[in-house]
Amino acid sequence: MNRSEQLIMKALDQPDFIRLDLREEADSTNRIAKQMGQEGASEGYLVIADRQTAGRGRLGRSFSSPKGTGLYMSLLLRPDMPASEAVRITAAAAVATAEAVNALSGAAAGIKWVNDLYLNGRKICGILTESVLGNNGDRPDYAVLGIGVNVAEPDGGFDASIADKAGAVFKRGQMPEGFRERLAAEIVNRFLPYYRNLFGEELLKRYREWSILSGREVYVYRTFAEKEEGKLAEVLGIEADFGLRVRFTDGTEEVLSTGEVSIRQKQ
Ligand code: BT5
Repeated sequence: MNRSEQLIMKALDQPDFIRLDLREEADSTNRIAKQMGQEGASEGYLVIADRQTAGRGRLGRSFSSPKGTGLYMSLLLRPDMPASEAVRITAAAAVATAEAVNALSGAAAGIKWVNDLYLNGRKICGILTESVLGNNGDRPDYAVLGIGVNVAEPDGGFDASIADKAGAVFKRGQMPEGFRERLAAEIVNRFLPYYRNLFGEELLKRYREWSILSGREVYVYRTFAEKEEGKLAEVLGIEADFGLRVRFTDGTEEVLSTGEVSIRQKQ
């Protein structure tokens, strides 16, 4: 075991649950975890890479994953619930990651519905849950939870394409030694209790507490619409199924569900 592995394993509350696979480089840790799921690996397989060459976001978007400054991790899960409820895994990860980042760094990151963490108006984390259906009807065979955190600003700055929106927990060169290892363990430690009670009150309550959008004005974009024209709305809150309740300027209310829309905050 190398030093990073030792640090992570030592900091885990339930080391027996986790099978750690630490890599210097991965195309996408989600892709690797999915392959492991396909091959029958059990829940708790955790792959972490120092950099990704093809980090993935939602809907075919990419997640920039430079070397040495980010935490890129994927956890294989075998949840016993309909695939349509997978948003709960994303929600649990968002709460766990916000709590872990803030507890370890003293920052005040919050959740931007549904799968992003923001700090000082910039995106510092993205979460991608992918569920794969097998022969169990609408119950997934397995799911992969991927979390990417910009722990420090990369040396050359963020890619030009995301420079106006991406941020990090620490300024350039200010990441404490061993921070990413502690953060990985802390995220897992905080995620597992929520994961084991995905339909519980606690997760919803925490998700609402950490949400930064409530009361704010946003533009709503229909993800699959041809023409991207944002519609202005006020965010009223988070529903029990993690939908986002908004009120448009004409007074109509709607509960938006993930996958169908994206939200941009009004500046
Ligand atoms: C996400 O998608 O934000 C989910 C990202 C999940 C990444 C993790 S890393 C470990 C695991 N392995 C993977 O291959 N993926 C997961 P989405 O909400 O679709 O946002 C993608 C958008 O965020 C991009 O189109 C960019 O605008 C922006 N973006 C890309 N890289 C970023 C970064 N490092 N920091 C902030 N914003 C970024």
